[in-house]
Amino acid sequence: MDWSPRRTLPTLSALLLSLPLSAAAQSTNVALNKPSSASSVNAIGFPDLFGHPKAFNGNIASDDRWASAVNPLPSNPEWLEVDLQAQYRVDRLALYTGKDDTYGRMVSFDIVYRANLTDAWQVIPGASITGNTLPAWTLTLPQQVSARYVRLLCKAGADDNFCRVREFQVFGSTLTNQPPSVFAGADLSITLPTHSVQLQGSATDADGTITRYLWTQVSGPTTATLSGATAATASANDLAQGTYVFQLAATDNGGSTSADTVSVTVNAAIPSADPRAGKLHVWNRNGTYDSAVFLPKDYGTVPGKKYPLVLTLHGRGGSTLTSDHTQVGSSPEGFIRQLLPGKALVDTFPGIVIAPNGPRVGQPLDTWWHTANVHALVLEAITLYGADPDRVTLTGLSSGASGVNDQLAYYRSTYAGAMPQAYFPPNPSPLCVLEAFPIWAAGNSDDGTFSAWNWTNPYDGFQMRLQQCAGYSGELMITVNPSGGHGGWDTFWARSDAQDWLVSQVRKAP
Ligand SMILES: [Ca+2]
Ligand SMILES: [Ca+2]
Repeated sequence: MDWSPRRTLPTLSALLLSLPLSAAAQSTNVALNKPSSASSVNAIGFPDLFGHPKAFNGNIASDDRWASAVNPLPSNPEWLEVDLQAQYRVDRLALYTGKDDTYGRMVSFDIVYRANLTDAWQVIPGASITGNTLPAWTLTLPQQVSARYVRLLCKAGADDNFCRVREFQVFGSTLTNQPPSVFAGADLSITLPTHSVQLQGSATDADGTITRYLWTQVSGPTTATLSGATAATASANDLAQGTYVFQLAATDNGGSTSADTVSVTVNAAIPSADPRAGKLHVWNRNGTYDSAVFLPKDYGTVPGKKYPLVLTLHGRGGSTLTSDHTQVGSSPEGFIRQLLPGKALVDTFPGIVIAPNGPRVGQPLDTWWHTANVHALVLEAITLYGADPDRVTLTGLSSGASGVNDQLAYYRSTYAGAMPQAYFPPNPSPLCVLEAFPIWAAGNSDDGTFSAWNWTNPYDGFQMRLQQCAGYSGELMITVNPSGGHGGWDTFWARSDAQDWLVSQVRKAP
């Protein structure tokens, strides 16, 4: 509390002059001539003589005052209020009560304030007074308050106990309006055909209220249609593929505007998978190696994607298609058997599998695999099915493995790796040309057709022949079981490491 020890007007002036110059310079009587109200107005000369505007007109002379119509009670005070019309940082009060300096001053009063109409009244610290003896009461606030509405609660007067206020001065300075805080929401992403998105923004104002929202488009491939653009939440419609940026601007009751942006990414529609994806189908080549074909599950969904390709050749007497070549056989021979409907590998195998159907034994053109025709099939398949030309591997069983060997002998540069099963290695003389070529051969040692030592040198401790070639770089793997005769290929192809190997080889530069 800041009680002045003296009670005359010059004393008040002296007090004002003693304030720091900066505070005195910034602070003015912001209640002067502002709209006022009161609990009652004395009927004598009503309303002009003792009306409440008299307390805020700048005149502190005797008889220029507000007077209540009734006597207050401490529990039912009379009141006098001013609306400062805006929030101010109030630092000082001056209250001239009484009919004049000697008669009818207020003895007991509170001064309360609030920043907004909806706020609760609060007593200004230091402004809850009893036993007042000063006709000119002043208070420098120990802590400044932000107030728009200031009210005097008159609880008891002196002499005849009416409330009289010649002048009520509220000193304050303009508050610096704080701009709103705006959040346009987290960045968004949608995928066509969805072409609308909710823009969920928000804004707050620490010292006021938001009076206006406005969504606008900053950038984007097309002009979007914005609906509800003057609310915190809007929707952007008619979006096309690309990235849009939208801005939310919010304005507060002090006229200050802030903005934030949000980015909306509109992705291209995901293509639907090829109807043949994840299934077997027949590739009809007019009788020249009509083939069973497997396409991976995501085939067609990724534009431009290139897939590994596995060529699998069945043995002599085997087949992959029905006899009329209109359907894939119920148990096609070769690696493609791992991809029959219902097998788990159908969902995960990442490569294309081509399983040509050779002529049946004893039928016209019955022969072992025709090297040039098989190679032509592979080149055509690469183009037709979008295979990666650097990831084509070969596998086959028995005479199919012979066909694999023939491809290695004549068209090795087309391929990334080979997995012959149950058959000889290529003749020893060209064998060393395969020293750096990835090969995984498999079979059973008691197989009358294929035996382990055909890939090894029985006269040199069964060292792998390829390892004896100058420049061998370790690409050859051989898996030989001790028994099982001429068979075992399905078991081997069911191994996940064998399946992975077939789609993991990458063609080397020649
Ligand atoms: Ca006055
Ligand atoms: Ca503000």
